[in-house]
Amino acid sequence: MNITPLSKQFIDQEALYGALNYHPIPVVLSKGKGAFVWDVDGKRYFDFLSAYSAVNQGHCHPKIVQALVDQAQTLCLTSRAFYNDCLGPYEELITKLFGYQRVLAMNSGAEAVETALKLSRRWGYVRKNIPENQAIIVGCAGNFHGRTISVVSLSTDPGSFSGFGPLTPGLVTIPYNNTSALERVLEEKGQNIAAFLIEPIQGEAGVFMPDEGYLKRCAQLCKKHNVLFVVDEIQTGIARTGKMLCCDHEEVRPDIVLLGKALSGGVLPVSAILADDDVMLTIKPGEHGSTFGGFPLACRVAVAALSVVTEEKLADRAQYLGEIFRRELKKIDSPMVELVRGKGLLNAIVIKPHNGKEAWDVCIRMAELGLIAKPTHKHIIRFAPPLVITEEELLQAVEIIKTAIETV
Ligand code: IF1
Repeated sequence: MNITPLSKQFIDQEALYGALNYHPIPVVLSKGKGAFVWDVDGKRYFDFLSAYSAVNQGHCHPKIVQALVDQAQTLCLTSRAFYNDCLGPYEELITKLFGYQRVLAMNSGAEAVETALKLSRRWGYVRKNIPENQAIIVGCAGNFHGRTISVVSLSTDPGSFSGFGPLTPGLVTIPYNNTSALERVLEEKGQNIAAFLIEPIQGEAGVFMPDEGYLKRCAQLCKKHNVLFVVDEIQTGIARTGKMLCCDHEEVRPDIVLLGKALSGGVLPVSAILADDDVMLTIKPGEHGSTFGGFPLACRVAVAALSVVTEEKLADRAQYLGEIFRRELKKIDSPMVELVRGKGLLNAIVIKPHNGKEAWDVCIRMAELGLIAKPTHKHIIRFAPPLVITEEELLQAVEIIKTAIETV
């Protein structure tokens, strides 16, 4: 791939002064609009990552940016030591939209997950009467919930947790998409299990979708054993999979829902924990919080970002365009395309290496042709364009993907 002197300058600068905790595709972006981004040399790309589904509403959505600018000129941060006139309206909107009694406002996705772990443990002690310090939280193998110590303590990927010990105790994993494994752990340890945490589709694992009915069955089993069913919709939520929440596909209502990423349209780190009184009110004043959580700027941006999703019917768009996208991808006749899967506009191709070329090489070739995406787990490419992409643009993008695979 041709790296221009201008982009090389930025790449070298990061290599010299930044922590080296990433291995990016060598494109240097400087502008975004809708489904497109531009690099420092003015070359345009289809964005098929959308910052891991944070930019569902498209880059620099005018309505969201307007809310950001207006509020930035008025009041940015108050801390929660005082009230502000943005938090309440946001709380009312988001709880009514998703049908929960309460919301707890945080910033990053990992913080939302951390908060859910704390809330679940607290609920376990005060409502379920689990003996002190004995609460267990169950997660799934292959999960990705973020990068903090406790969250990576639940990870089964050595790249995420090894060398970061001692890890947080009280966390166990069972195989994903396996209801008998859940049943077994609930039968054995149910008395001390506070929560079962799950991604409705495993994103990082490679857009790995459970069998139909799995989420529903999990919810039933949790209810039977008085265990909180906690669903991480940070990547799958906010219309990405063709419904407001991925759980909506199976009409499952979790006890705790976690949102992040597209909750701000990719403008600010904004995350949310949704739950009802019985769970949420187990945390009392002074027992949890954050300097920025629920800050005026974030609240105004989130209200705008959620309104855009509703007004532009982005869930329906994702559903409709996803069908077209998978149908077209499945037409690609290449030994490298082993499998196409996904829901709404969260999709992936499983790449079979061919003539020494693998998923990374396909991504480099796509970037050359004007479409950016990133491999996950060496042989899988995730495709998640902004949901505002038009049908015509989507079909152009499919042509690029097809050409890239054929000419890599
Ligand atoms: C990175 C992956 C995606 C998430 C779910 C919580 C979080 C994430 C389901 C934490 C974050 C990101 C983080 C990003 C890469 C990315 C990712 F490939 F690593 F797995 F999206 F698929 N729950 N996922 O997907 O949210 O704290 O980051 O706001 O570079 O680590 P966060």
